[in-house]
Amino acid sequence: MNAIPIATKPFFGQKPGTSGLRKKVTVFQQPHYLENFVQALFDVLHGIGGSAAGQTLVLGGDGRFHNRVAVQTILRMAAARGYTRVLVGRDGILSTPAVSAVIRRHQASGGIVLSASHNPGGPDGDFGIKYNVTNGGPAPEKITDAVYARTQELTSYQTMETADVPIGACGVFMLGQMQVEVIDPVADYADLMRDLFDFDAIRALFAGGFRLRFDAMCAVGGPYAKAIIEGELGAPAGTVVNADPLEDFGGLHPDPNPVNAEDLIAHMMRADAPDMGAASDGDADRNMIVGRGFVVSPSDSLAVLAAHAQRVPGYRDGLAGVARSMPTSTAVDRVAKRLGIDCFETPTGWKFFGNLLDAGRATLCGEESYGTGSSHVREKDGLWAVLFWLNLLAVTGKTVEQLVRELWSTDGRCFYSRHDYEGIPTEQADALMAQLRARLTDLPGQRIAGVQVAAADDFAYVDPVDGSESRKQGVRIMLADGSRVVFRLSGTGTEGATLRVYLEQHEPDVSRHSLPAQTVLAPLIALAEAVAEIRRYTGMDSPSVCT
Ligand code: VG1
Ligand code: CO
Repeated sequence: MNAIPIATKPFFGQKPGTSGLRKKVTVFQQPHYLENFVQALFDVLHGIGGSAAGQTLVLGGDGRFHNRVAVQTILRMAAARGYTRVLVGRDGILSTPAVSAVIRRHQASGGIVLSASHNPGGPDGDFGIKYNVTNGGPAPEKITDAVYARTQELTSYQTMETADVPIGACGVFMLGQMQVEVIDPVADYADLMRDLFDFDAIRALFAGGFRLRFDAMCAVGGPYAKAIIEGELGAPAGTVVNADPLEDFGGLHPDPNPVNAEDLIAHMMRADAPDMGAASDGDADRNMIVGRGFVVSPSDSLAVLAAHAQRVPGYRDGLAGVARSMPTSTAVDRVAKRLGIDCFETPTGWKFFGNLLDAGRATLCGEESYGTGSSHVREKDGLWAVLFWLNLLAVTGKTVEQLVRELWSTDGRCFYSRHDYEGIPTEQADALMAQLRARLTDLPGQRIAGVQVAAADDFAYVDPVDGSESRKQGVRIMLADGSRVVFRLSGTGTEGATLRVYLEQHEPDVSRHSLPAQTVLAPLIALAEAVAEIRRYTGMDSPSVCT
């Protein structure tokens, strides 16, 4: 069996965003579209026309529509490229954190994740592809930029003419010279979780009647949560709901926030609510934690985990440091200060944490977008965060709400909210950002909508490990007391542009900690409108999603 060249032409816009290349399924279904991107990726990794002999690739996805077709296409191209071995999840299934774990455990050279994460799926939904490098983490910008450049000049790609590999059961198959090993998607990941957490303590918690509701949102987190939480930790059957991954996520929007996981929130607000609620996203790297009648903000969740990390076996020796994305609240900064450890502020997207984790300078990382993770893999990890919380509840005997309120009374509460304006015409969104950037120098010192602006900038990051620079990562308007409003455009959407407005205000006074966030943040919301003219540019009176 020999590699055969297929003539092709470049497609417009195969540029990876915050987390891989995401487009409508119909775009990916065009002949050669996926193939071109994979060829460009392989050309960057192995040199134009170079061989991948001796290397192992990990392959899997979140099971969304087009996942199965894409797996077979990539297997053929990997064989044509000379890969020695591919580890593929059974049925083409691997969560994003599981891909990261499998790459690391099997010393693979990298992995391909087929997912558009929290974006809706199905024939009319989104599809995506992302490459993770040998540390298990998302490819850095120098790779994704080079892949994009290569997509713009392709004239052909290499594949093979073979039958589909049967991936419905574990086993080893040959595709030409390449070995395809179909693996249990959960096993390696579950081993890792067992090493990190006190499973006996969590088992005892459930045996004592503790009730959890884990909503997998019909996405890939289901099989992992069922195997570990119900299977190993003894939670009653039915603890994990929406547990079967469906190609269209059952029509759900698998983004675990109070708006899209409204059913979970409704259960957690009832008088007979379980002790804890949790949800994960399409590819199971995000998580939302909910207490009884009490929603935990992702920024607070990160801070709580950091504050109590030493109570958990995997972090018993303490944290080297913590890291958060720039828009994430400063709650974890305050914890780091108390613990006497470094806190790093990075641009949005998990790829920026990789170097800090590899260099042993950060142990826990998090983003305001319901993403938390640690040095155990190089991705954010939804189920890991849930197990971390369960472990803390088991060993402290406290409730979710108690742990968060304790954080607030120690460090003050960081009131926080994100307002998203989705589906804006791209030119309008670009114009809004451009006018904000043009005003950066004259904003400081001005009083706008009754609020005094202290400083303003466009966030730029110099990686402390390799010195690489990332500019224009979000406009920040800062007040003297540390409150801030941040504006940036999403890099994961597939329709028009999404403006994200992040609002944060610190409140030391415990008597004000139960006020509604939107009320406390009202002056900042008014400032955002006055500075950015959101209504005028977006044509929208209010955000489409507010978390
Ligand atoms: C969003 C989030 C970001 C996250 C990214 C990928 O990016 O804001 O924090 O890392 O999604 O998450 P953006 O550019 O749309 O703001 V996932 O779980 O969708 O891969
Ligand atoms: Co995700």
